[in-house]
Amino acid sequence: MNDPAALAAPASPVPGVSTETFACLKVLERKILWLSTWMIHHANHIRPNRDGLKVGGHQASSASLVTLMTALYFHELRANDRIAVKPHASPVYHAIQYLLGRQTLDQLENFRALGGAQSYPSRTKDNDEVDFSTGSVGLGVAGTLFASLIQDYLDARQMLPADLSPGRMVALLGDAELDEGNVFEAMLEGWKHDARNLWWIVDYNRQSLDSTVSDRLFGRFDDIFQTTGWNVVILKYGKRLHDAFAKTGGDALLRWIDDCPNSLYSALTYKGGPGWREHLQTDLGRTAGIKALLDEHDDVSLHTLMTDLAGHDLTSVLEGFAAAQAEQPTCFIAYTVKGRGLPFAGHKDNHAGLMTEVQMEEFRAAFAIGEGREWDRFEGLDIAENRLQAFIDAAPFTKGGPRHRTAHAISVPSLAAPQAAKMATQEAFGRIMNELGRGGSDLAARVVTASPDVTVSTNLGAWVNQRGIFDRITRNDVFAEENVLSPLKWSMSDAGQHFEFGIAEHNLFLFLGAAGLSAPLFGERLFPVGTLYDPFIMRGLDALNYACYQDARFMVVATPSGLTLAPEGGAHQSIATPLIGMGIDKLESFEPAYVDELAAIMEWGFGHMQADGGGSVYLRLSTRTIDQPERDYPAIADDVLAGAYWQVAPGSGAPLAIAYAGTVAPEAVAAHGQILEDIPGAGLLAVPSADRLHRNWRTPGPAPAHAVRLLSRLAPGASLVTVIDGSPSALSWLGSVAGHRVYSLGVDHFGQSGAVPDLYREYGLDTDAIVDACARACFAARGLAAVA
Ligand SMILES: Cc1ncc(C[n+]2csc(CCOP(=O)(O)OP(=O)(O)O)c2C)c(N)n1
Ligand SMILES: [Mg+2]
Repeated sequence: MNDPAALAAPASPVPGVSTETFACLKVLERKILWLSTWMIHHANHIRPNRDGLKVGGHQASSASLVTLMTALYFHELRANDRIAVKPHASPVYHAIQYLLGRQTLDQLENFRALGGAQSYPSRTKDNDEVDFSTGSVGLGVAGTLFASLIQDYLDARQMLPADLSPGRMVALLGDAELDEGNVFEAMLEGWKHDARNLWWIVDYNRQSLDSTVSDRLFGRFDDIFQTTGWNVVILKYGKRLHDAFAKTGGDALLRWIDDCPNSLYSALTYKGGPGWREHLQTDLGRTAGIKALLDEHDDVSLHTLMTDLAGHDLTSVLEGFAAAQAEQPTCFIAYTVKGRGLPFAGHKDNHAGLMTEVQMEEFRAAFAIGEGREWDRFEGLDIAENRLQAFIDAAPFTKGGPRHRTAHAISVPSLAAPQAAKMATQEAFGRIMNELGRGGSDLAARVVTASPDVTVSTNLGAWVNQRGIFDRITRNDVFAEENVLSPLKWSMSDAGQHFEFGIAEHNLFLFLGAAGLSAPLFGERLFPVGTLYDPFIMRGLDALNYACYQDARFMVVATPSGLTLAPEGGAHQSIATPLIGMGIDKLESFEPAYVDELAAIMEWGFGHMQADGGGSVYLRLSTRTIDQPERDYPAIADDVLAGAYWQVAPGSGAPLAIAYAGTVAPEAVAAHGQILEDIPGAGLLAVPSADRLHRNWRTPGPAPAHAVRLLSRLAPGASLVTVIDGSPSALSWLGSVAGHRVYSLGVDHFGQSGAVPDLYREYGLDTDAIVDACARACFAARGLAAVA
């Protein structure tokens, strides 16, 4: 017998979706459009504005995603899914979390204000458990791909917590984000690694910031995604339009709208019914059926019909989502209207457009929102409060543990420095990793390495031999099978601990970002270590910055660096990277000269990568083999981590010291030896971390800064000669610590091919140049003294 209640309600148009669900989603869609639009309006027009600057926010970009995000968060998403939201749809995200009871009114009222909801979703600054920060377009999108690889990696090891089965990594992206090349670089890597559990939903409103986007792009997207193994689901026209296409003249209407250039479609969307009518009459007036279609629609309903795109048609959206499979990455291209439902819908200049107060009053009336009740969750809705609340409470998205997870600490074994009279820091890094790989520590089991095609040339080969290369699909080492001798084992399996990537440094940093979030995203800690050549940090810089912005935890080992990549020439020599290391927040950068320093820094680094308030670590290393000191390392251990130590302590009140960082140690030591006769008591300061030394100096504290403690041993008018194989400004600030005059040596101009001694002479870093600078310092000091 039929259930009478079921008979009373209109059936849901979507198979598998209940009538109740559909009805509640329709109501929520409306509410979310209101709340997100109001949030921006409130920030710009209601909240007191103290500086006269526009607060901003993106009403049009938000409106474009309302239907898709409603369907996702209140129906499709599960607690184990992780989502990167299009940056400028932040108000939609926060409105949804507010409705779900996971965001406060105070935060919404302070959208874009200090301490309020962030303009772009932020893992660290927002309080409603953002999964992936977004803002720099394209990065969050690609970040989800690497997160899916990490999820597979953990799953292969049965490391996912019991309450966290593999979920989907979902990105909601603007169509113009697909102009960012990093998205396509990531797709190639995803294809090579058989990425799965991945959904990208393109908000295809055919508008970017400046204008409408090229018509020719669409065909290409489809191809590119399919070529790289994606299932492409095109959500183009809504049910209303499909019905119209089925009638007489429908074929012509479909052709017309299919062929309609993006710019014209957008302009007509803005103009509304009369605009559509005029163009359809002109172009299709003589086609059978079109006159009837135009006659049976007034301007409002004609506009509704012509803008009935699937991205705003709940039925099409729900059906599209239901058809996707987890094993294949799926890209939904959802046609939408930028600013849908708002007065500037479709206008090419609407990106930063804000509704006026008058427009907002009309909008409020249309949404039946009473004055003073703008933030009320149930105001203006045609549904009983308890019914909607029950639906919200049942949202599967919220049925799980915390989204931001914690993971227990892992003990770090002591990492011994390799013993050798001469060694380069890069080689030492390889040996330390090899030893770690040979051992059975918990840390070693959780280290995951990656390199963009420079695994071997950055000395990670021995580690890879120990631990293997990761791939979900086992791939044998063909060279080994064919008995072709090679020192490297190159087989792949899901037990491997190294990710071998193609030459795309951006991908390396996106990967380190995702792997470095494995603890908060998936509840299990990994220790990602990535290697690349130091100059190519620049190639992935925004992704490195983004990884730190998200508070991902990783170790990046950049080697070789500076002029020491000598015969490779200027394109392979880095200059500015020490400044990058100093300038990026949540990244501790080190440039050790000696291998005992390196081992201690790495040991400390693995602790810092899991510490509350910790961060990531950047090691700037070199292939240059240098003499290693025999010394009592524990005596300097703390100073090394604090950023600097006296390699040769100055005499009390000494008039000069040489301060150096990294691989120029031999020149600094030799120069120091040469000047001692003329400048007795001169000091030699080693600076393994200008970054930490500088930050500590700038951070007020009860005790004098480490740099102050060190440099106050020199005479008040003393000189400092600083040397680094990189930008001299990384060390020249040392003069301000205690008012010393600085003579800074470093690399100011792009490099060229050559041997290290020749290049050091050419660029003024050799022993003679340092001695010369010391002499100049002394003359100047004497001159000043004479004048005084
Ligand atoms: C790397 C980067 N460059 C530039 C911007 C500035 N910007 C913000 S949104 C946007 C255009 C976005 O268009 P689309 O992705 O299609 O989103 P829509 O607003 O149309 O939904 C630009 C250029 C940015 N956020 N990030
Ligand atoms: Mg767009």
